[in-house]
Amino acid sequence: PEKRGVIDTWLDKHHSLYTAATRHDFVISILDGSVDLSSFKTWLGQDYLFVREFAPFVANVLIRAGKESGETSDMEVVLGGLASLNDEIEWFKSEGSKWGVDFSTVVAQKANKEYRRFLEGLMSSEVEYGVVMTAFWAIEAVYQESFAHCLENGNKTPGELTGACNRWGNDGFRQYCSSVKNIAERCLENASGEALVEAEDVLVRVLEHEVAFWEMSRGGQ
Ligand code: HMH
Repeated sequence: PEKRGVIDTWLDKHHSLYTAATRHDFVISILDGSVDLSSFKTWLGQDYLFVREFAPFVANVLIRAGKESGETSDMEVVLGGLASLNDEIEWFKSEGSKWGVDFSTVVAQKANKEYRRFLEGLMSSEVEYGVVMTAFWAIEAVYQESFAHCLENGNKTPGELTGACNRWGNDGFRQYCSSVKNIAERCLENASGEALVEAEDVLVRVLEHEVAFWEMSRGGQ
């Protein structure tokens, strides 16, 4: 069994928020097949815009992994994530045409803008590497947990949505998230008390942003 670190302690402490982020009604509706396709299209358009902002954030993490980590493998893990974002953007484009969502007309909603502003704040050099890594892990892990759940036994996920679930729910993505978590845990083992407070706060805020992000799908815009 994996060693329990400080992140697991925080996840226990903020268990209900973590569950809200990883078992949102929208995700459950994909799992049980009751998903409203206009909600899916809203999520698709908003997430496409999000990923376009997330890529520069990951690039910033990559630069920091190269300069600040002291472990050569950190950079390779993050580079793998950046490479999969390249595929992801292509995937979004093909899903957009499949569902008739024209991304050029999609406008970022409030929750999306707020999440993107939060990412910008994390790109400041004043935020410690371990804090950034904690946020990065949480962002990826929420999608991994959520979509892996949709692939579990007994799911009624509509066939045309399994592509989305596989994208984040696959085993490779799970292992990648686990590597990012190990990096964050390693950094936090040596972090100051102040950095630990900040990392926990950042984790909570990611979870809150993720819940608000899923909530946008209700609008069915
Ligand atoms: C809102 N969170 C959101 N979108 C994504 N594509 C990811 C996380 C990726 O993990």
